[in-house]
Amino acid sequence: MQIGLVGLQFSGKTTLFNTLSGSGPSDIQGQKEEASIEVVKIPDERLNELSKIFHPKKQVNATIEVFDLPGLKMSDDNKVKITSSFLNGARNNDALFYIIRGFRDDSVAHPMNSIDPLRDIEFLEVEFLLSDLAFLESRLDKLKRDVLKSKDEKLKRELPVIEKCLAHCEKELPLRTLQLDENETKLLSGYQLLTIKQLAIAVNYDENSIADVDSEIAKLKNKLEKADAPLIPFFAKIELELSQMNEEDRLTFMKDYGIKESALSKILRTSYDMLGLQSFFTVGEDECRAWTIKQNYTAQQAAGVIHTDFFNKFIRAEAVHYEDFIKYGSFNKCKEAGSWRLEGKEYIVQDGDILNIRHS
Ligand SMILES: Nc1nc2c(ncn2[C@@H]2O[C@H](COP(=O)(O)OP(=O)(O)OP(=O)(O)O)[C@@H](O)[C@H]2O)c(=O)[nH]1
Ligand SMILES: [Mg+2]
Repeated sequence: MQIGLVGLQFSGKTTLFNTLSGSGPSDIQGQKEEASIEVVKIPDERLNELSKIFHPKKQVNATIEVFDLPGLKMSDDNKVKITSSFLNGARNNDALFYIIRGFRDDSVAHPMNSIDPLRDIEFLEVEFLLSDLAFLESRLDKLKRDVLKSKDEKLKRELPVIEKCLAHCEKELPLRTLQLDENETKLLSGYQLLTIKQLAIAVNYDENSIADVDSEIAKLKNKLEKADAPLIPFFAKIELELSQMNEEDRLTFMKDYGIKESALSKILRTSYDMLGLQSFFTVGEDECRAWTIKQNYTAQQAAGVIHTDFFNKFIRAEAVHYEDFIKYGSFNKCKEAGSWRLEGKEYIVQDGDILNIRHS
């Protein structure tokens, strides 16, 4: 599962990426032309708590892949133009993050020469919508011709789905706001439409705006209702500095700046939710680990994520929810309280379940 960071040039994508990947500031900030990808740990307070109880030899967090794309630049005629390599780079992801510049700094150019988050967001929304429109129009033309010539049932089923999508885009609405059933989604999955992807919008503000951020975000939210995407403020430059500090210094600095919660963990949790993912835990003296699964996975499918043998030889899953475990303090106490369960292979795993797989 991969999320892509997309935006205009110098909006703070690579700064955010370096913070997420823990690689620190790069030597050639703002100069990097090529895209890069990194496996990033998902912070999880619950896993930290479990490690405090079990003192395992190692803690393994769930991960997600983050793709950092070079931003759109001003071209020779002083305009920012969408490029096919940008669109293709964006298509490659399961979900998208718009990284939008909100910070003011005269030493960093803006490709459109002024700071205007709403304009930048709408620019990306419109360009992605136009790209989907162009694809849907040409696909519909081709389908209409092919359906006459061929007896292929799949083409016949596709036609109304493409028509439905096209009608939605023509109303200037992104496809992520269109209700599609499982079959329709499947028919469209090969096309990598851009506005069908889940989206979150992260706006990068400077330290002088911290006090105004909530009202700025509220204003943007009002104007962006039809985008149907969560809006998250963050502070790329400060957060990169914070990520280099030890825990104690970091907490002091966050207090000084008036930052309540690191936006980075929020960005990662949002990505996780957008992708329809959740975590279950395995615990022990060797390892406490968060595993990533889809939200409707059964106990047997979850077991298969740990090991294919566990899928094939699945007998039962011992399950306690994290909240219950913390409440009662041990598996034995959970048993006494009736919160310890023995679940069969069809059991739908819940986010935060602690599982122990019994297998033959
Ligand atoms: N003052 C200030 N500068 C920032 C902030 N975020 C990023 N910058 C600076 O802006 C420049 C561009 O940042 P990058 O993170 O490289 O931007 P980018 O979006 O990856 O740029 P491209 O990859 O070229 O599209 C760098 O010099 C950063 O140090 C911020 O919050 N405040
Ligand atoms: Mg960059």
